Amino acid sequence: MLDIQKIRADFPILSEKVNGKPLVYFDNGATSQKPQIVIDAIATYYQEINANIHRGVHTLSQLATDAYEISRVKIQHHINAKFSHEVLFTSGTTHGINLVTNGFASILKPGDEVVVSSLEHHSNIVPWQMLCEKTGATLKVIPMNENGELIMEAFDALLSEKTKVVTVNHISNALGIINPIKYIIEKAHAVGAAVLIDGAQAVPHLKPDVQDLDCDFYAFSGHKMCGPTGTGILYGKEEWLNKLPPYQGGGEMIKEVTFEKTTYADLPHKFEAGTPNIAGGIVLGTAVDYLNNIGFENIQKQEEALLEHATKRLLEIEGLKIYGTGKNKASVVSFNIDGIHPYDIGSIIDKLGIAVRTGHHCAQPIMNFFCIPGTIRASFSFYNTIEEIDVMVEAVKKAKTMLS
Ligand code: C6P
Repeated sequence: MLDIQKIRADFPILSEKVNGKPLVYFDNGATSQKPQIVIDAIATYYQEINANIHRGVHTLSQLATDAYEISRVKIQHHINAKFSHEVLFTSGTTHGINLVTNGFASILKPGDEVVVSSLEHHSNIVPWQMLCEKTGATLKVIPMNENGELIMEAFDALLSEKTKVVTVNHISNALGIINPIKYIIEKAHAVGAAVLIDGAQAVPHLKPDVQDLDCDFYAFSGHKMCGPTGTGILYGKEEWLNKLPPYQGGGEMIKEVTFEKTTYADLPHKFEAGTPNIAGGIVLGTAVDYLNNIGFENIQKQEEALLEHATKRLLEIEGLKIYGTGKNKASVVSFNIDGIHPYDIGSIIDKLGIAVRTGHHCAQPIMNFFCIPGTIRASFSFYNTIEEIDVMVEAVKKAKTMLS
């Protein structure tokens, strides 16, 4: 088992007080906290090797370039991509998804179909809607059941030769449900569709193997996995990245520019126009190392224990309902209490030092399905403790009494 107190000591913010109370940070789904090693690595980059990359012959530029490319290879191995040029640095999941939808604008035709799921974050709905508006393609939605699970029979029925893209999240941010993506990818490929997986909520909890999954694209954010904000990765299969046009034009993504014609750089640079978040990209590698040193098996064991305890303790509260009761779940509990607005609970427990997210979690279709304005979402990380969950449960009970 992990020595949680030792791990907590890696995260300076976890010993802060908020509103005079010890911080209980249960908003890991929004962004994770950062270990000292990640915070230090940002300063070290700027203190020791700050320079623009891929441009200069001078020593600092080469050091920075090497560090950036070493990080890319580290992430390639982490997700088991076949080539490092299939790993594109982005500013986050949203950027990665938009890069792909922009590319598909020159591929889709009227009558084509894009399949999304009813469990998606707005980042994996709106760009596809915009794409469909632009191309005349039609958006189809995989429905969900009362447990928050996607209905696979309905998915099967949606697929046809018209389906050109299927996209789902690996783990739902609002409910924590883990989707059967291997099945979805296999079925989508059987009709010739490309598959994008939104891995934003998966990468803090597990190590995706993109070759085993056989997905065509896998997008995620660095800031949810102990890395800096403004960092992310889009994995794309080489053949797809070669097929898609560049997303942004500018420096670094070209081979040759004349006023008559521009030719584009090879992968991955074709999709990395302009000066990137160099420090961020390098330090994302540091975060990946940190998580691998802890070990994803250990992370999962701790998070399973947290989920089980939180579910059991919260259900002791009369009138409390948990949304997302499917079997395969990550360490997220989304709940409401009868007759009380989630925002009111969230505000009261914040005064007690507890950070949870309240609202629609950028997943309004899920809230519409359950006919609710939003939920209270407690999302746990490996550095959280059973004791912290008990503190939250007592705080929720107190808030309930105050608001009833
Ligand atoms: N969800 C949450 O509190 P960005 O903002 O680009 O890093 O990630 C967007 C995104 C995409 N897909 C999923 C499944 C997500 O959960 C998120 C971010 C945060 O749930 C902030 S809204």
